Amino acid sequence: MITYTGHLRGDGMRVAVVASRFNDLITERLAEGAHDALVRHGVDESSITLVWTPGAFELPLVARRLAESGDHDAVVCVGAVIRGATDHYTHVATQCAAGIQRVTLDTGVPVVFGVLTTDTTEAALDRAGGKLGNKGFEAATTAVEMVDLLRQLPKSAGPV
Ligand code: INI
Repeated sequence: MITYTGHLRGDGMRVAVVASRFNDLITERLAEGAHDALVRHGVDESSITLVWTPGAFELPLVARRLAESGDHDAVVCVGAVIRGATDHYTHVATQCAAGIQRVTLDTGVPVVFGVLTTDTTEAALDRAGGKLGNKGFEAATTAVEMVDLLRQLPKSAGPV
């Protein structure tokens, strides 16, 4: 049996973090968590790029631009979509998740979903450096593992 597993070795990796400003009390903490994880896993400070978007809905487009640039081995998206009085939340959260998945599959670059979707601000704060950890840190850790994993796997032969 041949087994592959990604390791948390980020030396030599170039990673972009895309953060949405909407609910910035939370997203600033997620972005900090992502940065912290990248540095802890060996990514050089000068190889980290941080880009801010207005909201989570805009994350996929910016992630695509960064993924297609060839300048980044992975893109980490962080945001906070918090349920309000209307169903706006559902549209933003659903399209953000679907868009990020599409970008990663279309480009082959790991684009990680570090977007909180919660009912309350409190639940988001719990996951942005509070009692339930930091989703930004987790997302950046996933990015490092995925880059390392993809580097080990045989290259795709592509369409015939
Ligand atoms: N954007 C968020 O990142 N989080 C939210 O909770 C949110 N809500 O609830 O409205 C939100 N809306 C803005 C959206 O992401 C776009 O920026 C906007 O619709 C313009 O395209």
